[in-house]
Amino acid sequence: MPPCSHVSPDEIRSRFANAMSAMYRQEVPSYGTLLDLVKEVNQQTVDADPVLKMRLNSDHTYARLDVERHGAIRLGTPRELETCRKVFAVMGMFPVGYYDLSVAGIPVHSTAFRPLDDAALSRNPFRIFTSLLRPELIADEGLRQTAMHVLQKREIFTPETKNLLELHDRNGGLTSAEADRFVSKTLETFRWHREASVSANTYHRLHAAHRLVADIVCFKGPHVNHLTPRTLDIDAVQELMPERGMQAKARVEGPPRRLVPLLLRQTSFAALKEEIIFTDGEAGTHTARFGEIEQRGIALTPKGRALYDTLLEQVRQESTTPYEQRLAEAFRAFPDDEQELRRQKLAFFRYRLTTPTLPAGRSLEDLIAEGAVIAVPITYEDFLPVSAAGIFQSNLGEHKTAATMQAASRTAFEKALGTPVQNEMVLYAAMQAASLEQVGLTETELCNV
Ligand code: OOG
Ligand code: NI
Repeated sequence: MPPCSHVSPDEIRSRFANAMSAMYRQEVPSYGTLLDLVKEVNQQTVDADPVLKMRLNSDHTYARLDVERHGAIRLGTPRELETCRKVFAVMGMFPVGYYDLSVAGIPVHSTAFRPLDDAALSRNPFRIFTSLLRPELIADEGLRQTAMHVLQKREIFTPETKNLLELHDRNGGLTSAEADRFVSKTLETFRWHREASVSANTYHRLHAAHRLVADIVCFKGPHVNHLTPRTLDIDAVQELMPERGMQAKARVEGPPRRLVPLLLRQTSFAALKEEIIFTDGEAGTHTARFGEIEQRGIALTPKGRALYDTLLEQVRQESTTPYEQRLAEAFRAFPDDEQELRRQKLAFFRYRLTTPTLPAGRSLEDLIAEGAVIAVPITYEDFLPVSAAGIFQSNLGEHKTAATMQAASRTAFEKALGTPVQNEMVLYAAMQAASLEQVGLTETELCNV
């Protein structure tokens, strides 16, 4: 089959993201309310700030904003994770980053499947935060065996998804009709089912060990547990959420509000209590699925990230000063000015030439001062482990397992996945370097600043 009849992975991802959003809107109506609110606030934000609007247009953010979402799923076994990796690869999504959540008492470790390059990200930056259960963190041996047994028996992908994966590998792609079928059949994996796959007794035992364990083990598949739109003003949305009937989480995770937004800020609304039926016919409820919003800011270099982590750690130390105040005070130590962030190499930038040719004999700083080169912040496309733990916990309660949390197990995760995860810092550094090269400069020029 000639490859020209195939649709691009970007196109398949866009169709999948749209389909998942439509499904979640039906399943969780308040997600629809949240989408409307975010759209309104985004519109007001750009209307009030023409400079922001110009910038969002120039780096294609504005166009992608309306469709930009991330979702989250929780898998039970290495086999499920490996198949997910293959399924997401068809959509141009690849595992980036390793997140160890066990430090926060959550028995999973995670990665994010996402598009990698600029073109794919501007087409549709859909990402899925994907967690894998660490059964070794279920303390009770008998219960662990039960969980493993239940998980081994289930098959989360439809036969059509598997056939189409094979077809994709054989032909090197999918036609438009095959892609549509792949999207609709793969969506089934992430659908909510009110029929649990265990008895009431098993559910309650697993739930007592950890609510997350029950959520992962007791259902036919890894239902999408939230889908998150991106806002340009998270504080405004957070404030308006109660008015629209959503119970917002008490605090926004991540850095404080800034002139130059850093990394990622997130908040969520409380999970729904949904009715379920156990295999023995008993009725019950399950609380897992919720809504979340995010505001994305500039990607930090390893140096900037180390400073962020240090400051956040300070803020997390208990004190009588209110959290918001501690956060704002601690982050005074972080420059809040694009020039400074760039000069101190705390953040990543994309460089662009505004003249047809590079004026000779000038330093990068001169070129920027003269306006011949502009430096635009690179957006952070990933997640933050401390924030993720906060999001997990806000929907699980503060419950921690009695099991002593073991050290991170990146090697085991990558073995399950079947490939190493990519290092996000390498990706941002490569974007910055490529932009410099296009301008006709090299990384050395940056270092000479
Ligand atoms: C994932 C929580 C993490 C985020 O945005 O940091 C996350 C989950 O609850 O499964 O989605
Ligand atoms: Ni999330």
